[in-house]
Amino acid sequence: MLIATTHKNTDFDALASVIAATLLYPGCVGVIPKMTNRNVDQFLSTHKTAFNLILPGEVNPEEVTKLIVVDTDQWHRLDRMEKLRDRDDLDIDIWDHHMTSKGDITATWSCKEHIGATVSLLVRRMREKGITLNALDSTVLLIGLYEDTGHLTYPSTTAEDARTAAYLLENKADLNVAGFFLNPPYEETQKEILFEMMKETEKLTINGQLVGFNIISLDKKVTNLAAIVNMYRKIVNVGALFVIFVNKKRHTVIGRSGVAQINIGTVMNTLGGGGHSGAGSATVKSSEMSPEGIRKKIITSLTTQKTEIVRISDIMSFPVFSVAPETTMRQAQSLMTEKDIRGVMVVYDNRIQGIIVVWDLKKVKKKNQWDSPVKAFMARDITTIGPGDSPSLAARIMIEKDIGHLPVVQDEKMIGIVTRTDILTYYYDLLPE
Ligand SMILES: [Mn+2]
Repeated sequence: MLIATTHKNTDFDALASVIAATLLYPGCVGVIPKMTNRNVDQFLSTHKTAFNLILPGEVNPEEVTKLIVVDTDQWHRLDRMEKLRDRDDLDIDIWDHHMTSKGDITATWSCKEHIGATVSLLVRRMREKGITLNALDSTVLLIGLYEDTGHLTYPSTTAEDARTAAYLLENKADLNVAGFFLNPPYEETQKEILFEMMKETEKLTINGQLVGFNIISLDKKVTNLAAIVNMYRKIVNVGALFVIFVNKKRHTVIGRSGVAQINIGTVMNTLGGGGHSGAGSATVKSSEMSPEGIRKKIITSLTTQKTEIVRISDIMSFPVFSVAPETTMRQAQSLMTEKDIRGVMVVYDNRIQGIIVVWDLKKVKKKNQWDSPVKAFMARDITTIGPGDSPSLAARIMIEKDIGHLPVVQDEKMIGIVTRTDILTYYYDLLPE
């Protein structure tokens, strides 16, 4: 028997990936954990019979010859698969995009990649094998893809995810159905939690990023807490938000990040949970850690997270072309043409006196002015920036002062220059990360 399964609290990417596995592997049966997210639950209640799916209780472990694990690589996240754990004759394939977790499932074969949704990896293989999808298949796969990529907007989304969406739409994925399961209306209990969170949120600046914390006691079941946390992060306008839901038996932590500098999955790993860069969760036994202990552990993890903080010194250009104040305008012009640069600094005794940019050359009206010294034409009011400052500060100064060149000054000496081009290159190279 060949089975495909996924993590508890099954989300749509996990469900879609299991269904994709049943289509990809001949004879494969999908095993859906008992605990599934609300929208997955709703979908299954009406669509279950259309797919080859069973519950963990219906599996006879002895009959299983091959296990396909999707959207996780950890045993403890699977539902009732303990009996398979110790089998050394079992063939195991893993399909996953949670690159931050250290999975303890030893695979015979695996496909683990940075991609927005696990289902994109399976669709890639289905296309290679020429497997055709009907409208229903395409729709459920698209819901999984959209949910895990925030409708292709999360920074973890790749070009391949978008191409996968295009392919599924070509194969008649129904956006009306998708919209229904992707945007379930908020329920009364969900609103109560939201209002509870809004009463007080602790905001801390960690590594230059604003991080929000909420500790909320929760004694009843509320469906899809993750969606509320996600919405609330945008309302309080923080880079990342961690909500600790406190309960007598166990605390649940849900994290959401909207910035590349904070990886939720890494933080959740330190709490025994998992996730990816934008989203994750962890469950901690109340006897093992207090809510305050969890909060401290998150802060420690965030403080030590190796964020790649890019500074001006990393993106500035050097050496900087400079001329003396007595240099003629003609010489300055030919230097700019020769080096293909848009500005030169005017320096005397290593100190910045001013700057001459291409624009200043246009001020030359009479022919003999080309023999005038640059100091007669240069801009003297120079705004500088330090090598340790951030690219975003440089961008802000350039916009506010409408200048395109910022000399980088350290100990009163000019060590480089940043231009609009440097800033743009930096931002656009960085965006796909
Ligand atoms: Mn996923």
